[in-house]
Amino acid sequence: MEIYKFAYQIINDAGKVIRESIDEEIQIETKSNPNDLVTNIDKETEDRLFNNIMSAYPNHRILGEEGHGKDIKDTDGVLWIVDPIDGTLNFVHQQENFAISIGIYIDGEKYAGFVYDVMNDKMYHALAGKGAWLNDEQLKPLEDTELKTSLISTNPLWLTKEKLSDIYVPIVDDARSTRAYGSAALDFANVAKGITSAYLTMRLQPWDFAGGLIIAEEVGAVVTNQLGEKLNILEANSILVGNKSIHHELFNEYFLPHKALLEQIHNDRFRGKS
Ligand code: 2AM
Ligand code: CA
Ligand code: CA
Ligand code: CA
Repeated sequence: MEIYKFAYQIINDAGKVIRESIDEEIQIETKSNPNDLVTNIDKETEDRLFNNIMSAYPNHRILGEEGHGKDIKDTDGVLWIVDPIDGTLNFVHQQENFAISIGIYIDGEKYAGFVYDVMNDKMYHALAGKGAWLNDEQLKPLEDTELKTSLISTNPLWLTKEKLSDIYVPIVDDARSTRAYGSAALDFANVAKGITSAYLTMRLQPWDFAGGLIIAEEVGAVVTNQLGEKLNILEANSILVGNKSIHHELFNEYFLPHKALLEQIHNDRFRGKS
């Protein structure tokens, strides 16, 4: 409980610093491609969280998107998986709709998840086995829904890919409607809150899903990759998260028939390459 309260506090404080500097000029750099951006705020926030954690718990380990813990290869001890700003494009273009995401694992077991919607001051948090909350309000167990009467979320990019479109177009067609929020962590939080019924995407890194996974599972969401396998918190993977019933429907009726293609994509692009 001590670690949980500490995490809550430092994430809240880091969010406050971001809000206070939101009108200042930001420095933007590109990473793997012209649309893959990082700002000084991403880096400063990760450094701030890293320093806070290290001064309180020097024996904990931190894996962060912006450089900390790149050599981590196992889940021994207390591991913090940190995305300082999830939804950097939203941060840059909108100055809202981004989150700080942290998942804490102890010897590989889920301990606590945090997704902080910074500009709306909404902290989604969960303590494994004890429940999930939005600020101080407990989130309810998810109700089952079917695709045809559900809102789902995904990244529209997948509909433009030649082979993947065979999987994604029918899903978008059959859903009541599809949303694209641009923050994977908030996508998990939205499923946990029940305002979307499922979230599916082709490739996330551990820091994108480590926090949201714990929050979503705490309210009964099923979280797997698109081959129906459990996620490994140290590896990139595809994602299928939803209430129990829609997860079953999406997996069996939309993903399983494309198992060979999905196996090939996972083998070529994800496995052992995170
Ligand atoms: P980020 O903002 O922390 O980079 C956008 O569709 C969502 O996917 C965001 O949560 C984004 O996280 C995540 N994402 C994961 N890998 C990405 C990549 N290579 N390029 C852009 N967004 C990525
Ligand atoms: Ca990024
Ligand atoms: Ca991210
Ligand atoms: Ca990020």
